[in-house]
Amino acid sequence: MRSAPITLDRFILEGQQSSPGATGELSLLLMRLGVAGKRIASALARAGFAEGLGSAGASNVQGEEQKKLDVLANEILLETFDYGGIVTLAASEEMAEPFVYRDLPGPGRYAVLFDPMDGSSNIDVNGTLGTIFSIRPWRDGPPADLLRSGREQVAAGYVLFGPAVLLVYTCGDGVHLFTLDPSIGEFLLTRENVRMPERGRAYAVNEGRAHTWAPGVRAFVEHLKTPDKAAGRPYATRYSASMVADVHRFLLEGGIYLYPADTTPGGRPDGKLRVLYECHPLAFVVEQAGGLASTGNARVLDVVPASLHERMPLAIGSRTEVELFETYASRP
Ligand code: FBP
Repeated sequence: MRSAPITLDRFILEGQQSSPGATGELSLLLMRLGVAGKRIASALARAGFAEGLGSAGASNVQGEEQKKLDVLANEILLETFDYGGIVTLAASEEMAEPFVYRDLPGPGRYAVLFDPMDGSSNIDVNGTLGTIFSIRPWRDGPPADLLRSGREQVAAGYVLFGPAVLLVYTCGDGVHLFTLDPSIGEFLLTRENVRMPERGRAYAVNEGRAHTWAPGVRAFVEHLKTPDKAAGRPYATRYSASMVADVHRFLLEGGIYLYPADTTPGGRPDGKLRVLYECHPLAFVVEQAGGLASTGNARVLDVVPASLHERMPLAIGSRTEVELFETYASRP
């Protein structure tokens, strides 16, 4: 580990210098995401006395109630890319259609996709929250050009709003973790090349929905809960209602997060989580750290969505647990 504190900007610029042909545009985008993270953190900290909590009185394209902070975080992110001509398109979980940046000197080389506020049910109760982002090359085509596999991402990560504010990202060259030092307003490198433990001791799933799961999924969760000292079971349950917070825990300690399909009539056969804004970016981070992300029978990064707000069932975490989950999920 290096001696002097390494700021996010320095780490990114040093990374750029070791990438032949780098133009610096991706570096600028990552640095700006750091600024957006700080602005959202500040809005979260003041929301309680600035009437920032509660409903925005509107619904998003998925028909879900939008919170004021969902909308504010979305606006902050849109502003973040609104200059310099690097980004042509921004797509968000909170917007029916992507936002196209006009008046650019030329076609911007990137598209940015984000879930501005993950874990929104935690907003009004001061629970842990996150902002998830994904950066893709842009080919100057229609918005449908975003409908590609997760392997096309050039960078992805999240900002975690907890007791500390963290920024975790990958550009396909390892996963790096920064902690915001509020005394200087800078993200400082606190873990470089994070490796996810091969196996864990905990799982995260909303068991209140167990009646909607396929038998194989129920059997897998029962297996984790069945005592077997030698095999390190039972696992502890660790569900915070914020996927970013749960996946971050497992990135550091090992374990598995699940959001299965709802197999009941009228239920959500594809689960809840959005392919482009949530699953692809977290899968890129976790697989870069040595973990796995699966739908139960396919790798999340290989999934090509058919629509901008497509959802998918998700199992993400340590290799041992996700591979075991796939054996259970494939049972008839
Ligand atoms: P949002 O992006 O709308 O917050 O949805 C994602 C999420 O909040 C995850 O962070 C979390 O794990 C899950 O949904 C909680 O869903 P449920 O309330 O069904 O358990």
